Amino acid sequence: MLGRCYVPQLRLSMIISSSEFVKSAVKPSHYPEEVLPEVAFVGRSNVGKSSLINTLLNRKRLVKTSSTPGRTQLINFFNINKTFSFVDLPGYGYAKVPKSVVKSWGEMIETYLSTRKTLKGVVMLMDIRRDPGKDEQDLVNWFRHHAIPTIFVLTKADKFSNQKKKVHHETCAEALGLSPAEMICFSAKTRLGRDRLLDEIKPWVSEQTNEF
Ligand SMILES: Nc1nc2c(ncn2[C@@H]2O[C@H](COP(=O)(O)OP(=O)(O)O)[C@@H](O)[C@H]2O)c(=O)[nH]1
Ligand SMILES: [Mg+2]
Repeated sequence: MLGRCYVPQLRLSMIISSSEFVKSAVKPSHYPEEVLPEVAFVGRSNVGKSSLINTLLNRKRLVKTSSTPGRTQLINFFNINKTFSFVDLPGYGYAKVPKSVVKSWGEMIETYLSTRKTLKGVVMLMDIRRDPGKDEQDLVNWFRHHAIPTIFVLTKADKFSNQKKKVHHETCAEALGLSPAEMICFSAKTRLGRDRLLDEIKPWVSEQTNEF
């Protein structure tokens, strides 16, 4: 068509221009106001959650990583690009903590997930080396029951050769009744899966802005 300029539609990855810690909370009265769209990250302690969030944000230590599992007992809120939030939920399933603490962690996570109006979806992390168990199945069922959109990620994929990675990817998916295509293999070390994960998060956080 004459006089009309054709601009190809390029699919751009989400650009992270800023990221900052906002606050920690244990209960709803401590949460930040429900204003920005929010993405929560959940997984067993030591699964690589802090490392994954830092990798997404191109930060080395915004979220503290720990060699002592089970230390993070708070819900941590981060502001990204001044337009959405990432929420680091406390890791569950650390064997050495007392039952009462396990219970309070469970309640803390469940209260957040079931009450937060600005929650757009959850990224659920599982270690690729570990077969998903009852805790994981319960969480998946719970997300389905509450109709919470979920992205599934298999962490520490660099620990395996490609062949082994493929086998474990399929085993993990099957154990949860998912197809392998629904699970992203991720590595904080090699950054495998980073762009795909950001692409999948993007529609959750960009609907109120057209910046991305
Ligand atoms: N090889 C490898 N190690 C990782 C990866 N992600 C995390 N780790 C290690 O796993 C341990 C726990 O990581 P962290 O991010 O603190 O896990 P969190 O407890 O789930 O927040 C640390 O020693 C990390 O260095 C990864 O992608 N590859
Ligand atoms: Mg952590």
